Amino acid sequence: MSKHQFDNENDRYGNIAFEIEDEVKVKKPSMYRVLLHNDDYTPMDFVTYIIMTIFGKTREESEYIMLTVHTSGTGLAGIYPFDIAQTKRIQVEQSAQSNEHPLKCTIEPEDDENDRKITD
Ligand code: TYC
Repeated sequence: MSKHQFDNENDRYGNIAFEIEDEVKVKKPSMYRVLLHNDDYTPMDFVTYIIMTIFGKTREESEYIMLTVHTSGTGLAGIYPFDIAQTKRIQVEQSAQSNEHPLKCTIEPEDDENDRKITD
């Protein structure tokens, strides 16, 4: 008897045969942009340091992002799955708070269809 005839039935020994799905479907996680916001008080060096240490950018990249925020109001620090984006946002704001700087960080969905700003 072929294997197929035993699929999802008991075989002649009473063992249950299963078909094994060899295709596992995985969905890409939705991604979130982490944005830094300009203010008049946070020192430039502090913002650069935050971008290097929390977002893993080089000094040159970090200075470029910091200056973009300084001149245009906001800048992209990175794009991550929700939990990582949220963790980085909290790390930025906790570090800013403990150093008494007003630096703000927000996250927003990467796809504009669902353009809800998340701050908490
Ligand atoms: N505007 C700040 C200053 O002149 C620098 C700054 C840059 C602050 C980026 C916040 O996200 C920021 N000291």
